[in-house]
Amino acid sequence: MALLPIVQYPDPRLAQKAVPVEQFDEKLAKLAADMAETMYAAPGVGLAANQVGELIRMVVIDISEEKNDLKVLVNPFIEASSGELVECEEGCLSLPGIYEKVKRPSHVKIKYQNLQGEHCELECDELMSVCAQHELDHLDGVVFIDHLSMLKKQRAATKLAKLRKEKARAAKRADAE
Ligand code: K1U
Ligand code: ZN
Repeated sequence: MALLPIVQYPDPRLAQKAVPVEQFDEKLAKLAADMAETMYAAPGVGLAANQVGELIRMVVIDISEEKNDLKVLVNPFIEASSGELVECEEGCLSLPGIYEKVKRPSHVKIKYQNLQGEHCELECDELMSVCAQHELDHLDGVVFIDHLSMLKKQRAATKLAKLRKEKARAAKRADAE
């Protein structure tokens, strides 16, 4: 297995629509395993293939505390969603340090294929619902700050640039010591 570099906002690959998976082979299984390792190491609870530069419709999710409930969703789509909306704070490994509240349907039913190409479904609520919707958005080239007002989105982008500058300065200082 291998740790993969995570694509950082505003890389154009995060704004592109990913293409459906057609080949359920060893290469796909290896990418899923590498994505899972990358997600656990980050640490995160989800990761979409375009966040590691692969523009295909696959996401990995594990919201369990023990990190032993990995879900690999290939060609996922939302079959049904609740009318009820909830507002939850979200983060993203492609925008580290940015956390914002986003309103989404509280429950979703997702249909997808597993790594063998078998058709499956998943009823999601709470964190699983938020995370699954966030990851499926990635596959359509949408990041969570796209759900904010233009003003809030600009503020988030400015904060991200500031955090990156601070991180680069700290790394430079550490190098000099
Ligand atoms: O898509 C991503 O970048 C992963 C993202 C998923 C997500 C988290 C929370 C709400 C919506 C979507 C993350 O995992 S960000 C990191 C994070 O929130 C987290 C990290 C460790 C433990 C628990 C949460
Ligand atoms: Zn994300």
